[in-house]
Amino acid sequence: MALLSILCFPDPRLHTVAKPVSAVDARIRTLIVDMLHTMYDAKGIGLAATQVDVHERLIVMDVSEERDQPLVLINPQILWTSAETHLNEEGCLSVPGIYDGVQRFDAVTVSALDDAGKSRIIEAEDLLAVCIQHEMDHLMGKVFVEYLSPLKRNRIKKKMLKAQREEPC
Ligand code: K1U
Ligand code: ZN
Repeated sequence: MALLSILCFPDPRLHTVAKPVSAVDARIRTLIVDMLHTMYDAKGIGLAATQVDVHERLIVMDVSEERDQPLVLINPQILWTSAETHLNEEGCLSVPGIYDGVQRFDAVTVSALDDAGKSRIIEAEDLLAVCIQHEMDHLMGKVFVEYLSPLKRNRIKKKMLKAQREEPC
């Protein structure tokens, strides 16, 4: 099991649009194990392959209290979104120490392959729905700070670059 390096904002590689996973093979299964290990180690509730510099449509999540319910989505597609949205406080392992509000759909239905390559439909609400939307944004090359005002985003960018000069990310 390997601990992977997580890219930090404003690394331009975070803006890469991920390609579909072509086969759920041994390479992808090893990547899933390593991403889950990295997510649990970093105390995150989700991680997109983009964040570990792999530009394929794969996300891992675990929003359970006990941290014992891993969820793997390969080639996820949003099928349905609720009419209702809410402002949710979000964080990001690629923007450590920054938390801010993002408007998200309250519920989403997503199709994806699981780690066995089987087709699944996931009906998500609350924190899982927010996390899925956050992670799917990563696969499109979007980081949550891009929803914030240019003023806030620039302040965060400067803060991150200063922190990375003192301690490389
Ligand atoms: O994608 C990531 O960087 C992981 C990110 C996922 C996420 C957190 C909060 C809302 C949406 C998506 C994190 O896990 S950040 C750290 C964290 O554990 C956390 C932060 C705020 C609320 C709950 C968890
Ligand atoms: Zn993130």
